[in-house]
Amino acid sequence: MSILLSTKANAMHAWRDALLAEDSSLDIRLFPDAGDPAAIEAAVCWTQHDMAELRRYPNLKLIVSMGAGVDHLMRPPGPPPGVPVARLKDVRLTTGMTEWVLLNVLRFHRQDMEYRAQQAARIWDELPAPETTKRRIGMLGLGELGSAAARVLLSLGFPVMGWTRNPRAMPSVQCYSGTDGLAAMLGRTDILVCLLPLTPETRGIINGASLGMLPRGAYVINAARGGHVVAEDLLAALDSGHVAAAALDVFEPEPLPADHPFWGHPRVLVWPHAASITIPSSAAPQVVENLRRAREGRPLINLVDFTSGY
Ligand code: NDP
Ligand code: OXD
Repeated sequence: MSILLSTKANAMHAWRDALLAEDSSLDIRLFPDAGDPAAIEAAVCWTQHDMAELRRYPNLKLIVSMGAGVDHLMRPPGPPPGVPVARLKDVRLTTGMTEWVLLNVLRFHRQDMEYRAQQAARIWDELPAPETTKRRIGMLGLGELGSAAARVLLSLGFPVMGWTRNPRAMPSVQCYSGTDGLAAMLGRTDILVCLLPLTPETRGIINGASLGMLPRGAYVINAARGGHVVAEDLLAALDSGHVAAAALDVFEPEPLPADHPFWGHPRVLVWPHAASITIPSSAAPQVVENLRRAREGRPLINLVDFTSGY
């Protein structure tokens, strides 16, 4: 089976080496040097790869997308019809995200921004001690990433709530779904964490109306996709003090334009879409497992559901 590998230039060789470490017999072709298009049976690629280009390979049996988010696959023209697409569910990607969520929850909870401001002014002053059991975390999405972060936050004593598309139960987490459920959760949320997939239903979900439902002084953390946030509405909520601060890893467009107000906003922490980065050696085993399954005609794992859009 010949495999087309296409990712960012700086990750290409690490991915090839990681896949070969799992199966040295793989014939990996680095895009754009695909060779005979008829020989390509699987494509392992990421967001920069043009889905229209994949229509060149008449014998394609599998596409593996090298990340968790699949919104780029939902845009026209989409993957070639009839070719199954798998995403990654990877422990290192998940722990990376948990670390990033924890970092920002704790920064806000432990008044780090206030203490840094005091440091800049050489002020030695103790602020009131924050109460963990009273800082309510509202998770938008309790999937692979959201549920893992929720478990760690719970273990520290934070009350955790979660909002999902399908009603669900998770031990010790107050679960909500639907429009009413969202409003109910937002009204009780001190720190909002977005780990939703970007779909037509979730685009712009962090907007003036939803931010207005948060208690005054709430915090916003977005590591999902920039399209979840209506930037002008978040800026207005920050400027009015309704939202105390935001940690943002993802933007629309990316890179965040140099003149965007988020860059210089004193209450915004900007990250360059680096909350969690796929580590090829960690993710390669599941990719190779799917390549074997495709070759042997066995059921694939981690398939993207094009009906739900994630
Ligand atoms: P999953 O598909 O595992 O989970 C998605 C969660 O969102 C599920 O709980 C799902 O509900 C919920 N959801 C989906 N649609 C809706 C809706 N309309 N209303 C309410 N809840 C909804 O995704 P992951 O946890 O793996 O990843 C989440 C996102 O994180 C990715 O799509 C990607 O955009 C982003 N990401 C960002 C990274 C970064 O570095 N910044 C790295 C990796 C991912 P249900 O349980 O009912 O299905
Ligand atoms: C992903 C990402 O979706 O890195 O995996 O954003």
